[in-house]
Amino acid sequence: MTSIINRCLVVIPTFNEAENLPRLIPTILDLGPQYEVLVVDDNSPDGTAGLVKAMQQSERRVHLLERPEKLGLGTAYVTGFRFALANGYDRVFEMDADFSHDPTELPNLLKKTEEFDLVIGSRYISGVNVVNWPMRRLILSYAANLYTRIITGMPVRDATSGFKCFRREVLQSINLDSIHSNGYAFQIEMDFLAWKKGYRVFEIPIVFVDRRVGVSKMSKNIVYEAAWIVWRLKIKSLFGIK
Ligand SMILES: Nc1nc2c(ncn2[C@@H]2O[C@H](COP(=O)(O)OP(=O)(O)O)[C@@H](O)[C@H]2O)c(=O)[nH]1
Ligand SMILES: [Mg+2]
Repeated sequence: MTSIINRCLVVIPTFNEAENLPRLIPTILDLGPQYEVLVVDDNSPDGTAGLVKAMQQSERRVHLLERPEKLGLGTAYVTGFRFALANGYDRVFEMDADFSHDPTELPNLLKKTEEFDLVIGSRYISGVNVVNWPMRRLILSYAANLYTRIITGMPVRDATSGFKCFRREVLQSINLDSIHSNGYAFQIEMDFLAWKKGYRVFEIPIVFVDRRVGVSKMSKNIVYEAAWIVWRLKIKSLFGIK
């Protein structure tokens, strides 16, 4: 039996990830010829974009979009999604550059998109699978997910996860112009919109390991934004606002 190979784009937003990309990108490309990578870099001072350009010399499956300044993770993804839609990819992944998301899990996410429209790599399905996070951060993340689930009613255990795979149709159906959230709020918003549209959402367990190199861009504002988006989504959906 011949199986149809889907063209997959792994979108990786970056800000100062020069220490991680040279190991991450080859690992993804080695997963198979259907995998391509799009780095959306926000003018990283550490020369991340230059490294990607060097890789592009010998690899046609590496793509780069450069933005002039640090504009946030959500808009970086929206830019990447538009690229994916314009260039005919069937599956679109979100993934961090810092190895918190294990690239060898990508095929597992992909496989599940045969049955589901959005597959999320979840830290909170079978217990708590987070390695090396300070307890404070873990509690915050877990509580944020509980709060999101209670208020929105969305049956997703890890709505702030940034490791996921969309079928193209999901991204096509979402009005990307309406998305302005940036941090964890962005992840919640994308999951919520897909779920509300009736798409089949599924979570697979993953282990999330805190970054070993580079620095986190997590901030207080990102947490406030996420706390607020949950109410905004809930209220908008109650009034049927798209
Ligand atoms: N393009 C872009 N990427 C970003 C921005 N903020 C974070 N990232 C990237 O998003 C991913 C997750 O960010 P990270 O700092 O590891 O967040 P944490 O895992 O929540 O601590 C990494 O690949 C970052 O380089 C941004 O403003 N613009
Ligand atoms: Mg990280």
